[in-house]
Amino acid sequence: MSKKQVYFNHDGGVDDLASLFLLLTMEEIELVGVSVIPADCYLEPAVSASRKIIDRFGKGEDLNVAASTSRGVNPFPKEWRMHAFYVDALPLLNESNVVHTLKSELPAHVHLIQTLEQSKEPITLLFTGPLTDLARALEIAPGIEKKIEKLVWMGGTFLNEGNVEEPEHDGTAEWNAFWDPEAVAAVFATEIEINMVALESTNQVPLTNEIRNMWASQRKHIGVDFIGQCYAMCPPLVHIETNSTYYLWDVLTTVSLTPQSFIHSKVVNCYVEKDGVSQGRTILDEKGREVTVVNDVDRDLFFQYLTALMHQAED
Ligand code: AGV
Ligand code: CA
Repeated sequence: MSKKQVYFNHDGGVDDLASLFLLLTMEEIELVGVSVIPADCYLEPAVSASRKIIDRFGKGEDLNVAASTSRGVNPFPKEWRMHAFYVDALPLLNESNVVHTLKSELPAHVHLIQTLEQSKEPITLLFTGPLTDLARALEIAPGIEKKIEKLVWMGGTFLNEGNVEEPEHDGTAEWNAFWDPEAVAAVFATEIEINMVALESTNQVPLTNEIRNMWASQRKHIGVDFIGQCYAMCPPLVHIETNSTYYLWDVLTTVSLTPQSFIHSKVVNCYVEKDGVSQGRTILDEKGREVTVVNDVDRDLFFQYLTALMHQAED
């Protein structure tokens, strides 16, 4: 069986970095490129943590990590952006004190163009942050579109309530879309096939204490320990639903790369609001572009599958 080739652009959150670990572990996937955009993270620690995760869990894979030069319209809260520093400082990633995986000389969007242009086969794009680097790549090199198998994106929602709680916004958008709404519009304007893992499904996979405790009890497995340590950086606030409740947004998106009986989707047409109080909101509209929205997941089967995957990682 030939492996699915995947290019990964992420924004350095805890679940973005957990997703990188999973991609390196999933047998059906060959990771062909990694880049980091400073949206829900600071750039240097997120690039550094990515390089160390590839060193530790990449089984000698020949990858480098490209840093983005993109800047968003609506910045993420600083407390969330700090998480990459904590992951980068984990003793588990710093045992040897040398990092072999290199940082690319190229900015992320150029790295993406080069990877696509040099590939014989079409590549699946996995984006777990804003779409800015993809929009910039398409602007400079529209020909890459035919090299893209499809885009799997964590972002957007068609629910009335999104997850942005900011002054001057009405709360209807999802954060990755809100950071750069124009980029979403630019990508929507292409013919690229899009799988959108929206809040409809990610809301079904909150990180509960029950899951944290289950992982704690299995920490003799290096992969389970790593993920448990990462998520310990997002403190559990379980008595109230707050702006800091953590869901497995990007991890669900990553797992959805391969067909799963417990993940469900439907085809809709939509557009994105580019400015004003609802900027970043994705809205259903018959005349809009087609996307496949992942809108339902069986929570228990998802966590079972994920935990089994985590067991597969070895030193
Ligand atoms: O909107 C979800 C996206 C995902 O890509 N990110 C987090 C995931 O990496 C932004 C975000 C929304 N709420 C958050 C976020 C929170 N409470 N903490 C950190 N990031
Ligand atoms: Ca993310």
